[in-house]
Amino acid sequence: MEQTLAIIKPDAVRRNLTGEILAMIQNKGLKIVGLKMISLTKKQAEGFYQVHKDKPFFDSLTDFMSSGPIVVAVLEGENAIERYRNLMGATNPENAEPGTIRKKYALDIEQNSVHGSDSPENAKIEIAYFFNQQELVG
Ligand code: 3AN
Repeated sequence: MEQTLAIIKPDAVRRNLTGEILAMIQNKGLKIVGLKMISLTKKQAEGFYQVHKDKPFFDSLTDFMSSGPIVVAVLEGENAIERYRNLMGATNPENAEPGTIRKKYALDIEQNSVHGSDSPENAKIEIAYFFNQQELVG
């Protein structure tokens, strides 16, 4: 069993896509064990995306991520990290496979509707960034 952090980003929450994206996740057999809607401050967005702090898109990305509510979820299942990344599709929606969330909903490479952890180490860090143990169900 593995856990991963999923985020439905402001572009998708704004377009009322939360339910449809959660349905795509659940239809893949991934179990939602934690879920909430929150708004990030610019500082919190910068903290979450620290690994990208030297990238040219860092300021714009953290502006975007703090521009409106997001939905954060913890997904659980066998191989959940890879299965959810496959469901998300490529970072750039132009390269995303048909049937993926980003192919269907992403607006561009920055406003690409969803985030998913990319490794077990990062999943642990990212889940702990948003959830305490009491907020995760068994
Ligand atoms: P992924 O979310 O597919 O793992 P990362 O970790 O490379 O992609 O990038 C994190 C986030 O930064 C992306 N989800 C996207 O919102 C944004 N991003 C990545 N590359 C670019 C870029 N070239 N220009 C603008 N934003 C980008």
